[in-house]
Amino acid sequence: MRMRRLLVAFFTVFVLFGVFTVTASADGESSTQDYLVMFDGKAEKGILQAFGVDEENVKHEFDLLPVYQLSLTENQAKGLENHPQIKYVEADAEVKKSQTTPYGVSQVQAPDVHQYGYFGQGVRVAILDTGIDSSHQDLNVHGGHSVFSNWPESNPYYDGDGHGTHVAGTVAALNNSYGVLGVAPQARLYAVKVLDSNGGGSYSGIAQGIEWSINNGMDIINMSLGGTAHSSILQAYSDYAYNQGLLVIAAAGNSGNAAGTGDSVNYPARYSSVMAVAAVDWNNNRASFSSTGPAVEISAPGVSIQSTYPGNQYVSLNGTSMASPHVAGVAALLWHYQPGYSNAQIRNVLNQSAQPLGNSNHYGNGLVQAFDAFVY
Ligand SMILES: [Ca+2]
Repeated sequence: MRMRRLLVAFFTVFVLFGVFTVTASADGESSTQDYLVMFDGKAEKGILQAFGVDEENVKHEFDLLPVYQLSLTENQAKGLENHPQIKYVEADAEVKKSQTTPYGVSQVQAPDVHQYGYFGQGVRVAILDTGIDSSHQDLNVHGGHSVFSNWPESNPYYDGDGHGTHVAGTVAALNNSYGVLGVAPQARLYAVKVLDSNGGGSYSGIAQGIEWSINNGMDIINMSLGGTAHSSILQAYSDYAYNQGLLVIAAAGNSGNAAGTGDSVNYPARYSSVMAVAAVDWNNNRASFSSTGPAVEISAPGVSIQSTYPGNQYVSLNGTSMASPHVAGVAALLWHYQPGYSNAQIRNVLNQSAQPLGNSNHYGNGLVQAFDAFVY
């Protein structure tokens, strides 16, 4: 499965950046230091032994690439460096953990308003999804509700799928010294679990989640979910939330084709009370999977989006599910800046200040833009 492979790939990168430290110790007449040594082709321990590198000097043997972490003297390192079967010899260095700004967060101009002190403070965003892993170190979850009664699905902070945790991170991953940065890192996240660990749910569950959001004072509802069938009740609940002053945002759907033809926006995104969000890549080109049609309202990045994942992990995912929370985050930033605005005013400014991208059936009004919305 693609997701599993992504998980493994990211975990590998995390290990590379996370655990190495420089150690220098006096070892008789010559001091040693940790080096990372990569073979050109298959690893051959015999070459290491020829330079006097014993088993006790091997600190770590990597799996995926022919790389060793070795404790070497300077002379050993120089010798290995000149060997034709050795590709790289690098002194290991302590890596300070640092925070990544995912490209999508920059593409929607979030850092351009963060610098003025606007981080979406106090704006309440309900994530109607598979739950949010509230134990993730890069997320601060303020509350939640599950529409399920069976344990552990009844726990809104249990995300057995990972989808909701990823969506939440795009909205509000914390601004700290590690992991990723969200679009509105001080927005208040609420885990409203309407999808189970298989990513499955029902329209009645979504309606319950919308009802909970209205009753509990949410400002924004993000629904990175949808179905192909119309439901009068789901429409009535979406309309009701909008009429109660909530901004309702949903993924347009992943039912598009490469040609960009057809009318394939899913429900509830398709309802006029809901902002339907299409997905673009880092070049603002439409993602081939992104649903199309007249209901598309606005666009945001949804290809290779890096965000939080259960178990203190970070993964990269594709989908209009990843685009929708960019819009929710920008809405939170704008609402913090303009607290007197109604939901209809926020929606209007987001649409009017979006960067036009062309065909409205593909992009709606275009790419959501935080800074341009502030100065609109
Ligand atoms: Ca962070």
